[in-house]
Amino acid sequence: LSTRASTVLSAAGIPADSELPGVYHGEWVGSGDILESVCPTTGEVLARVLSASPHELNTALERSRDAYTTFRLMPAPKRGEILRQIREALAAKRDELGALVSLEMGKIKTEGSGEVQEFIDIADYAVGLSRMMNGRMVASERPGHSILEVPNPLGVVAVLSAFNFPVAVYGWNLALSLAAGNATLWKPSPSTPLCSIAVTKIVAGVLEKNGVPGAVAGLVIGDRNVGEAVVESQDVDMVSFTGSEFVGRQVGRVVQSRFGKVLLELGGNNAAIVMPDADLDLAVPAVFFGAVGTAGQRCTSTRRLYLHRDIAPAFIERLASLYASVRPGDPLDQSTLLGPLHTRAAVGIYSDAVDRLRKQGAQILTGGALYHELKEPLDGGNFVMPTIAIPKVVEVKDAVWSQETFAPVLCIGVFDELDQAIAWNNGVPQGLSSSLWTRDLRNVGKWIGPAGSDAGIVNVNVGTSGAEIGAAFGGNKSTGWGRESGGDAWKQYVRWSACTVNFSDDAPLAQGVQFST
Ligand code: UN1
Repeated sequence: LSTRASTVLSAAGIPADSELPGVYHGEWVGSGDILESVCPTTGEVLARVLSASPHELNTALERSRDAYTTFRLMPAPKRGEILRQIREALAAKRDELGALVSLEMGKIKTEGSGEVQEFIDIADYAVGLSRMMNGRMVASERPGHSILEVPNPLGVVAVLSAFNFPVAVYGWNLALSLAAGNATLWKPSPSTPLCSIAVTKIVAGVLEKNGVPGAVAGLVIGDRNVGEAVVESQDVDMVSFTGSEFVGRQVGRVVQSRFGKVLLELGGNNAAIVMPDADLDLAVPAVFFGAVGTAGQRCTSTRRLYLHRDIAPAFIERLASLYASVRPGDPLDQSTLLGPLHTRAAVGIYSDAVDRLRKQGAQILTGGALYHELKEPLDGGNFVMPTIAIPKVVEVKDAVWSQETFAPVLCIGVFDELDQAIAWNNGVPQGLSSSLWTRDLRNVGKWIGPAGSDAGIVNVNVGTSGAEIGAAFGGNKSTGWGRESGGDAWKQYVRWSACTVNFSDDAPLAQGVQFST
């Protein structure tokens, strides 16, 4: 193991063992297939992880259910106190965990730490929430009757998370699920097992210290088989899935067919629209971050840019000069802005997307190739050039516009009227994030209203990516309609009981129905 890797791993509490157990359900076990964690920057194998065997998976599911039956009885504010301790434990390891995210996922270090910060923020939020998950009292039409709507703990929540946010997305789910009194079982991406082990160790330490069963926050690392078994299990009340539209469609079908609850956070194909009155000093760097940040691997990354004809040449010139300044580098180095793609396969997807653009007749303004002659050890990494393309026409049904490519490829189109740009924004299957740049209030009103953007995230003078945790996060249409993190998202993690209580000496029927002899 390189010193670069071993320093990060040991600081994040990952032991230098040859094979790490990948299952936690109160105890650490693992005897299934071996998964390798591969560093996207260098190609080096960081560790080998023993995935969940079918038997271990069953045990984890059983223990999750058992843990739920006791945990649900703990008063919510007490659960909040546990979250507060988790928050403190994460904060103490923020930069070490951030570096691990950077090492294993490939995003730059400030974004790695930012992701841990997102977990800390949602834990804070859920501490407060633990005293505010209020039900309500509804007026009854019958004398001496009251109707209560009561949120009760739901059961076992499985979280299937993706490689691109190997810490934060679990954090959003765990924080709400734990505050709500559920047991959570995490099936992380098989390519970021070390992030999930490090986080689970921290969470488990807090649970154990408080005498709470570890299976309240269980972990099952594994490949597709493990994911399928979790999704199919009747012991899982809700499946929260983040990933591709293709897999999400299957997950949705399976969970629906057994009448479970499902929360989907699938593809994004996010557009930024720039009006002629926009402040380009703000808009250009924001589009640059949205498209090139995280090497284009956020579900909120900016993939489409619609420019008003009047500012298009100036905007493109300024954006291209920012692109020209980008150099690939080790994401652990402070000065790096562009890390690698997460996998070799993603490099192929990037190249296919660029080929498709060329075939369509698109002009490749910058990028469109892999980096050659990178110095050791970066020559083993999955680096690709951030790309700006101007397709021949804006035909949003065409694959170059309508499909999500999880890589730094930005397509530009030029428009004359805002309505046209909004139609393009809405014309794709996905509906996660969107961003309008303008200082004209009338444009804002249109954009956020009934005839505006149909995405779940509708920003103004703020880029498509980098949402805070306070609002509900998620998208519409083929993004899956799920909402995580803030807002009313917590309401999905409980089962609602409508309780009509009769305090009177009579027993009238509703709607005045008479049923007596
Ligand atoms: C994701 O890419 O799956 O809004 C989540 C953002 C981040 C979360 C992205 N806070 O870009």
